[in-house]
Amino acid sequence: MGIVNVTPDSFYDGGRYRAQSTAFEHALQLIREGADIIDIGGESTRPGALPVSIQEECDRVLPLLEKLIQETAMPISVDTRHAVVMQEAIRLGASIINDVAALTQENALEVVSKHPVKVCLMHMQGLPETMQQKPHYENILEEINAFFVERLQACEQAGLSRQRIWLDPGFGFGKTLEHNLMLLGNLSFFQTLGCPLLVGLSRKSMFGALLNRAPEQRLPASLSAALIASLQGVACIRTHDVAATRDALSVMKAVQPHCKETLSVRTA
Ligand code: 7PM
Repeated sequence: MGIVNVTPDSFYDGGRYRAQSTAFEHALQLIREGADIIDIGGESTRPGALPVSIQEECDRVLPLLEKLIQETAMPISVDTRHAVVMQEAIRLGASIINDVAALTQENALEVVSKHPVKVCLMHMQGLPETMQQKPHYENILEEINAFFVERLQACEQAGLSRQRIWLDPGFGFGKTLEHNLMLLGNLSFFQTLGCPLLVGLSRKSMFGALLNRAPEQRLPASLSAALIASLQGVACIRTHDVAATRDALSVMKAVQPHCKETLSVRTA
């Protein structure tokens, strides 16, 4: 899954249009690099980010979505927490809703359940504004698992069947470095729920904390983390670097048929 952000920093005349056309070109590039899905987002969920109005989010995401649907055959995912954006995105042809709030916001569950789209439910402790202040868990694996069980129940009650759901433990969303490492080393823990797993690790600040690298220098770390996730059966890797991630996963896939034992991370 290739990431395309439409979050212009500048609001001078034409800033939005430039952000749109740049984002479209970027999406085409990720498709050429071998993406299976393009994920577009218009609201920054960065810790401490300023909120964006729903109108602004729609104005950023929907024209790009429409253009990608018209001009490519790629499945498009929309990264949003808001039911209005979900509704409009689905109407325009989005096939996946990627929700960092796991359909907890008003009407989100109702909108998604009514349409035959897939949805990614991500775990987050707290809210983006404050989530990195003091993340705390007694047992992170059990607590995230319980959260998934609760959301899966809520979805099934709303008529959204499990076959349409992907799960994501939400790296960096209310997690310390230790928490992120515990999750990365134990992703197979969540495989018992029977839903495909998706992870977003690309250039995240956990690698800055671990290696003292700026975002531009986090590609090798991100690739190694993507591989660790894939070896635990994670179905989808959300990344800024599609070509490099494809190569890393291709090496793994080429080796797998030659393995006398299953090529996997040992947990015991
Ligand atoms: C600034 C900081 C901008 C962090 C954007 C981010 C995930 C996601 C994001 C994830 C799923 C990023 C994040 N992360 N959706 N959206 N899983 N499903 O690093 O981990 O891309 S936004």
